[in-house]
Amino acid sequence: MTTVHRAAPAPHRTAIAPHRLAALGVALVAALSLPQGAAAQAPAYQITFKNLTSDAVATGAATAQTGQRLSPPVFITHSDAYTAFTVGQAAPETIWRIAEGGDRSFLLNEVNALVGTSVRSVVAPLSAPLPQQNSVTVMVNADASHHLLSFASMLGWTNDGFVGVSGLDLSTITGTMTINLYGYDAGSEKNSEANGFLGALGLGNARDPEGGLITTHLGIRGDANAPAAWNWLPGPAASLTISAVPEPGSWALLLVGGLPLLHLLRKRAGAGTPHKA
Ligand SMILES: [Ca+2]
Repeated sequence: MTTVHRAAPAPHRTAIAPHRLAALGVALVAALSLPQGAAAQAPAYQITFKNLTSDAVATGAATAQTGQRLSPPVFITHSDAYTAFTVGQAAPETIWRIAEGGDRSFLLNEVNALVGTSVRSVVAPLSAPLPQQNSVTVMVNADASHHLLSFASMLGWTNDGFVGVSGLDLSTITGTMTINLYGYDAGSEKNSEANGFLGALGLGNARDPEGGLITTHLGIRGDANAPAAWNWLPGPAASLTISAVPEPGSWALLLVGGLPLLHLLRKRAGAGTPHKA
């Protein structure tokens, strides 16, 4: 009854010294990590963009009336031949159109025309603003020369506030990384927080040029028509959680790397068990 013998618990199978199990565990983790570390550039990345704003608990207001809605974003993977924006410089029209009115069409027109040269992926999810505490997940492609990520989305209830990254190097991400975004002021419109200039107040979205540079946003002051409950600082306004997606070949390598150790574990677990002829 060979099958009975194989199914029956063998007490001495558990007789592996704890320190040996720990050592094998470390070795196995090292082997499983190796393919990712060796693959400097993943072919794809999963990105979750989350709206972290709304402090409804502290203000007592409804969630929909606190924090910020975030305009439909644009994600771009590109080479170093493309720059979406530079902090400390004037915002290009592609960016201030987003920062002032959530209009991503200018940026989309620009980067879609560059696909195949300096741009690899353009992903533009959502057709309505991302509500407070909600998230959206996208997948972008990258390669050895197109390993930079740029992205932008308007802080919807500001004059010209936006969240974004410009030229983030994806090739340095081997597992999962979360980046907190505190917001930029595009420097293109004065922060009047007033009726007529904030579309969110329902009285128009006129321009009041500022002629400034992209800087860190100082948040909603709350001394005009925009309520202080729309402020998000001192916390981040949003986050990006980025995960490298290994290419299929990496999974094969991972299995090849892990199998000898699994075999060793089983062999040691079976040490002392009588062999059957
Ligand atoms: Ca401004």
